[in-house]
Amino acid sequence: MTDLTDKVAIVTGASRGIGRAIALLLALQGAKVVCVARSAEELEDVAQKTAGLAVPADVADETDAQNVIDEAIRRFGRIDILVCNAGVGSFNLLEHFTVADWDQMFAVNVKGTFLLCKAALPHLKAQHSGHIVGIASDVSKRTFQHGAAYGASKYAQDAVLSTLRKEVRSFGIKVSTIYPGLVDTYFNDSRPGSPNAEKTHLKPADIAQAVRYVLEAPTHVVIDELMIHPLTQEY
Ligand code: NJP
Repeated sequence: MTDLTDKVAIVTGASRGIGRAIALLLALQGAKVVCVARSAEELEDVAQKTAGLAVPADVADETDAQNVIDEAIRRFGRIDILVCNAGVGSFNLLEHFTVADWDQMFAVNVKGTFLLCKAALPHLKAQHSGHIVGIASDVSKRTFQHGAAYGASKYAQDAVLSTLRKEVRSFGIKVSTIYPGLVDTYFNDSRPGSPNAEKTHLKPADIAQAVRYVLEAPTHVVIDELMIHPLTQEY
């Protein structure tokens, strides 16, 4: 396993699920982890387990997003890894979607990714290094019933990340996007038709291993896109 000692990693959505698993694995590899989410108590628990820093924040809020980056710099002096994982999803037929649900998904999944990347970039560019890892979705590339709003937000997040990859390559900054299939987290509790999630879905730790894999690529290599889904999932 790559030694991440002295690397500083920001993980959004670290209070539970996939983000929590990523934070724990990066800490195990030696990284100094900045844990970000809104739920202060859960966040404090992860920060303790990773011996990292908890920064409660709403990633969709410009001031909060800037504060995350400022706190990371104030405490550790640099940023090596930014994992844009925070995300929300709710699922329904298009005609039953509320405008509030639509706005919330775009605010967190798209604007949140944009705000964190934007605030981090001046530091990454000054360092001439850094790795941004976005947790997108298999539905960033395909559509499914009940998923108009979530899917549209994940397509948009994917476009943000793949555009950014082209814009920052010459600065020595890598951007990798991971596209998970179904993962057994709280996220799927509101989703119809996943009663055996424990047996049929990926585990959060599987996605953390995918993050580890893209981070471990040699310096001259960037893994642009990595799809990971359970064997049981049909396409
Ligand atoms: O979801 P969940 P996952 N500001 O609900 C945080 C993608 N994905 O781990 O703020 C800051 O357990 C929330 O924290 P809190 C998915 O799109 C998943 O499964 O305290 N943080 C919590 O830590 C998402 O991008 C599946 O409520 C905010 C975390 O986000 C990522 O995986 C499939 C926030 C969500 O934890 C992690 O999802 C797929 C905000 N405004 C893609 N709003 C899957 N699970 O099947 C939420 O293809 N958070």
